[in-house]
Parts: sequence; C-alpha cells; structure tokens
Amino acid sequence: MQLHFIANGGVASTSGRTIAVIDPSDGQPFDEIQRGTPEDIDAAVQAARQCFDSVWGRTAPAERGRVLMRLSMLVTQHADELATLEQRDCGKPTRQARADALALARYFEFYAGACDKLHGETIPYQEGFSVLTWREPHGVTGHIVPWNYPMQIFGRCVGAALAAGNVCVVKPSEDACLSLLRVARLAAEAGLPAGALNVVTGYGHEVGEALARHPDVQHLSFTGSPRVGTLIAQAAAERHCPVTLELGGKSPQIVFADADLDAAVPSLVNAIVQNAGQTCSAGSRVLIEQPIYEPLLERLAQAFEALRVGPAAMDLDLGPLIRQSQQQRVWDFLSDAQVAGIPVLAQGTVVDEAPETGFYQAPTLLRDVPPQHRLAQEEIFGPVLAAMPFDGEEQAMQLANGTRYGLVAGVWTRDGARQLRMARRLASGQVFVNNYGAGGGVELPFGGVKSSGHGREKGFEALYGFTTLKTVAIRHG
Ligand code: TXE
Repeated sequence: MQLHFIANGGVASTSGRTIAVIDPSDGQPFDEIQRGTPEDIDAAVQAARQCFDSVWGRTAPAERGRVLMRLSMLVTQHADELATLEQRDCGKPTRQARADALALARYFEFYAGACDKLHGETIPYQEGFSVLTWREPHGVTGHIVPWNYPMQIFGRCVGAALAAGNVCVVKPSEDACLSLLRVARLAAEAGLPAGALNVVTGYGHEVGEALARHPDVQHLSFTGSPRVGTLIAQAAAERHCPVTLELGGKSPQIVFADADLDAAVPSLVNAIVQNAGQTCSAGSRVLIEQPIYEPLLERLAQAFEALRVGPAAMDLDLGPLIRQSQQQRVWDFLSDAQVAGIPVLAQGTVVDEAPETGFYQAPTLLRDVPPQHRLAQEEIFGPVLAAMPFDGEEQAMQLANGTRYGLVAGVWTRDGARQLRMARRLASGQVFVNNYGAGGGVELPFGGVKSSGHGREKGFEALYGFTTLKTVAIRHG
C-alpha cells in the first residue's frame, strides 16, 4: 500500500481510506493509494511553507542546482524501475515508459543547470537613481498532474518550480501515482530538504480542489481537461493566485502536395498513436491537399493496418487506454462517426494475448470527416485520426484554426516561404515544420492559446513563470 509523501516521509491519510490501483492491461487491482483529504493537503502545504521559510528559499542557487543534478542522476539510475511502475500503473509500453523516465531525468538536468542563471536586470533611469529587478520565487506552488505523462508533466513543472527556489505540493492523478511517489523518495535521497517536495494522492474533487483553494499556495500548475481547468482558474481567481493551464488540443497536421511523404507518413502516424493517442499534443486531424488526398490516405491506411495493440509488457505500438471510462469515451466518438456515415478507412489490430478485461482500442483512421463534426472539433484522447481534404493555403488555414483549441500545429511542405506564412498565421502555441514535436526538447517552451490554456511550461519561460519580478528603485543621497 502506498502512502502520501510529506516532509520526506510516508504518511497515511486522515481519511483512513484508500483507492485501488488498476492495471489497464488487465483491468485488475494490484495496489492501493491513500484517498487524501483537505487536512492532508493542509499538512503538506504547512510542511512546504516551513521548508521554504527556513531552508529551500534561502539555499544558494548553485546548491539547489547540485541537488537537482543528483536527482537527475538518480532518476537515470532508476529508469527501469520507474518505467516498470509506469507500465503497470498507466499501461504504457515498456519503451515509451522508459523514454518518459529518461525525459524526467533530462528535465531535472536542464533545470539544475538553470538555477544560477536566473538573472534580473538593471534599468537606466533618471539621474540619481539605480533601478534593478529581482526574480523571486512565489513560495508554495501547487501542481495538479494528469495520468497521460505523469513523469514528464511532473518534471516540467516541479523541476522549474524547485529550480526557481519554490517548494511544491503535488497532486497526481488518482490513475497514476506510483512513479511520482517513487521519484519523491529519490528526491529525498538526492538531498532535497524535508517539505520541499510533497505528494498527496486522492481524487480531484477532494484533494485537487483543496489544493487549488488553499490560501497559502501562491502558484498553481494544472494540466488536464478544459472543464477542470476552468474550475482551477476560478478558484485561483478568487484569491488572485497565478495559474498555468495546459488543457489539450485538436492539433492539425497539414500536408501540402509538395511534402516529403516518406518523412511525413511515419511522423503523422506516430503523432496520433503515441501513448494510444492520450497525448495533449496528439496530431488528431490530418489536413491533406487535394492532389495527394487519395495517395496519402492509402499510405496512411497501410501504416494503420500494420499497428498492433496489446498489454503494456508486450511493448507493442500501443498499450491499453488508461481506464474503462476513457475507452467508453472513444467508443462513443466512434459510434457517432458511424451514425454520421463517416467512413472508417483502416484500423490496427488488438492482439489475441490482450485480456478482455483490459482497456484496448485499435487505432482508427477516419476519412472525409466534416470539419464541423465533433470528431473534427473535440479532443477524443484516443488513437483516432480524422482525415479531411483542403484546397490551397487559405482553406488549410481556415480548417486548422477552426476549433476552440490552439496547442500544436504541424506543417509539411518544401516551400520555405509557405513554411513561414503558415507558421505566422496558425493560431497555436507551437508550430512544427517538417517534423512533429521536435523530439519534445525541454529547452522549447510549450503551451497553448485559446482553450488550450495559457502560460508556458519548459525552457526558461517556465522558470520565469515560477518567479515574481520585484523592481527596486534606489534614489541616491
Ligand atoms: O481529466 P481531469 P480526466 C483531457 C482529455 C481527457 C479528458 C478527461 O481529453 O479525455 O481531459 O480526463 C484532477 N479540482 N485531458 O477526467 O479530470 C484530477 O484528479 C482539482 C487532457 O482524467 O481534468 C487529475 O489529477 N483537480 C490532458 C487532473 O485534475 C481536479 C491530460 C486531470 O484530470 C478536479 C488529461 C477538481 N475539481 C486529460 N477534478 C492534457 N492536457 O494532457 C479532477 N482534478
């Protein structure tokens, strides 16, 4: 049974209750986490506050960097162990789970190096004044993390927050706690002082909400659904707490007739099947220029038919979805497609070894999806790719920008001027040209526009977001 991690130790919930941990590969429980309470959140926030006031908030930036670097090395050493936990807890195929663990190590490595490079400025002002700015930590930061990439999302927000001198209270998804509880113990081993990083498990409407409303939490990071993001933003607004929201997308991949299709096809497929489509930046719409609509669809269909889905430990192209309700959500979208007469062009195969009690979904390619249909407008969060044709740059832009989201856009063309024109006009936080995702580098700021959220994770932008700027103007005697 797992405990909360508060002030560098395991703590049982005041509720005396637990939540079963389910393996998505077979639908069976195999562990338990604490069902946290608002009192547990309060204990974690108090531990964090104390640590901020007495230790971490006063630790020299270079020393913070050393601790984070040791943590990065420990995560690398334990990558296989963390991957095994994630595989069982979230149904991630082995290689994808291991890649997540190594990405987590890279987040801590990057932010370890950044700790002592967070400068203020001096500003030329009137005669007789010296004006300078300091970047100061917020204090206690709250992190509400989802289940699709627990380690990566934890790494990008907690790494930046700790580097900037903040302390953290993390509320992982009730569906994905095991790896983060283990990483918190590794952080203690790396020398992070008690209270700097606390993990409280439980349901969103119980502990997540308590964290969002806690008066001593001075910054909130949330990655999840737009519905809950709105609740978090409202709770934050009531006490004027800054908040970073990352709320997913319906990201277009736009393929022009002059594109290098040999490079594009595997990337287009990977962008929607990675993590079984449960990726905020999933390229879930493919917009194809008319002259290559049929030939590209044919190539995509072949690629989809070759995909295999099975238990995470088999390490196939796709594992199961996270839980039964997510599987039901995908089925609902697909039955809507059927009612609307949207053709299924190709599907992958769920292997015979997959237990019937697991949450499997074959990757599915739909063609001729009407741009206003919910299949083309709403985030499905499953391995379903909606294909539609376009005629020329202007229509591509209208279709690409025609949803409420704006997280990522992909453009495939050899025409340099068009690359720049498209990049300028796409309403999106990220534009990837002739690639998709740029390898997910921690150096690259990441975030959305419109309903995809606001604020930026990753890179130095995230670090700035975890500070508040103080302007000091000194008038000389
Ligand atoms: O998300 P929730 P769910 C999208 C995706 C998915 C849908 C639903 O489309 O199909 O959301 O997934 C916590 N106060 N994304 O239901 O509920 C919750 O415990 C405070 C996109 O799993 O938003 C978990 O830790 N916290 C996405 C986190 O919020 C609350 C990643 C996310 O859960 C809360 C995940 C509350 N009232 C889902 N209610 C992305 N952008 O990558 C829940 N939570």
